[in-house]
Amino acid sequence: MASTTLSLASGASAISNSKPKIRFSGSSNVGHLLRKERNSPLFTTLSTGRKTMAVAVNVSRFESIPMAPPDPILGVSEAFKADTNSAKLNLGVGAYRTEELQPYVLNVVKKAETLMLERGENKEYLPIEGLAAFNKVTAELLFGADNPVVQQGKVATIQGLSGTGSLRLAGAFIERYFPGAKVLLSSPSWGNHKNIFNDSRVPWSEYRYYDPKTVGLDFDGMISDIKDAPEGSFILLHGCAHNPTGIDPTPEQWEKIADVIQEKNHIPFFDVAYQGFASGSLDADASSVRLFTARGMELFVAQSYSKNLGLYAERIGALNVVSSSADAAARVKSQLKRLARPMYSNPPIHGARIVANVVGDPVLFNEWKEEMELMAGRIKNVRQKLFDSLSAKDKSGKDWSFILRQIGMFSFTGLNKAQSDNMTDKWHVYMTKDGRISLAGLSLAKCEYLADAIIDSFHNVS
Ligand code: PLA
Repeated sequence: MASTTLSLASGASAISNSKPKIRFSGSSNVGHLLRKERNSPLFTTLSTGRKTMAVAVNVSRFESIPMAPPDPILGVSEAFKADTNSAKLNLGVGAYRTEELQPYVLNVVKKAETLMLERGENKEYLPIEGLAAFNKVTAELLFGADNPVVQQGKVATIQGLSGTGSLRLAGAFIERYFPGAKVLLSSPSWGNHKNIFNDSRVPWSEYRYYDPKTVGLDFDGMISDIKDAPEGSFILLHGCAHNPTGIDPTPEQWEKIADVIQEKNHIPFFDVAYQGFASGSLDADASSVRLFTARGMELFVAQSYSKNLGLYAERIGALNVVSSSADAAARVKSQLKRLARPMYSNPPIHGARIVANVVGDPVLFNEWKEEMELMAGRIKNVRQKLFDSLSAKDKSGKDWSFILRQIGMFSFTGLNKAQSDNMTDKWHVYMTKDGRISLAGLSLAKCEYLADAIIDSFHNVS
């Protein structure tokens, strides 16, 4: 269809008898186009006295586009906002709240921003790969500054649009350079993983992970599915604080996972969205990635600062690709830049500077670790209190101790969709329909109320 448009000026209707003002734009050969398009549903015949003209009616060319469903996670926040009940509780998205259930900007972030203002830094474009100081401290935070892969330049690090954008960039890279290769996702996984690889046109399938019977890891199922995957598959692993289950492999299990991945010549692909949030320690939470790296494996890691630095809306994270040589790393990086350029050109600077200032400064770095321990500690406290409240109130004898074995921001309650609906419809507790609740959005004061809601939903809804 040519770009010519024909529209009625404000208020004029195609069926009105008043004299419409008709505005043409685009090509001058409008008469020709009108003849061609007269049969289109967008056009109708309009009689204005002596002349008869075809004009656009109020039928959109987007008529055939269906309404998309709300996002299963971010859509929960939209529904929460619309609820006017004062008891409402948003346990949907994994976003940290204070005990007063308010969003939290870390003190170290405020200090870094003050520094940035004082320095009067400019807003020039960043290079395609992002802020050099950011990429350096980010790779060091993940692998450890003295890690040989860092020292020997074997890591290609490129600043990404947080965890999601970094995963998406990796998806584009896999699609281009490993055509046909499959990504294996844990069952279940963060819901957006499927969207990311679908949109990247990368085929994916799932490996067993969660066992509802034990409310734990189906380790044998996981190993067997990774073994059965076509050689050279990408195995997506949550570096720590698995979302949504809160169940991580033990160090011994990680070793066995690495064994089978190596045997099958698969490529590990870590999603590290919660470094520091699982245990409160940045190093402990990076141990899975470091274990694989120490074996000399080539791997991908998508990193996010949304949670551990509370930089949700700054969209700051990175994609790291570890190669077996510095030369390969340089080539990989050049191709990542080539993919990034037409997608978003170059990444935003504000969050990158915050991270570079905090992680790159020994004083602020230590303050950050303290604040992160506080955040992780508050989540552990509400986890304990929720378990205590459930155990005290539920007289059925059900064992709720699985909640204490889960780590990170979330608890996977085992509530099914109907029970989760009851949580929202009756109790105004907003959560994802897979039974996940974000403990980062819960306060000690609300634990008893939440326990009542869970017990009612669990026992009275099937
Ligand atoms: N990877 C995992 C495993 C995640 O849980 C999330 C965020 C991301 C990546 C991406 O986060 P980022 O792009 O902000 O860095 N998951 C959240 C939010 C916290 C979301 O769904 O976007 C969640 O509630 O699951």
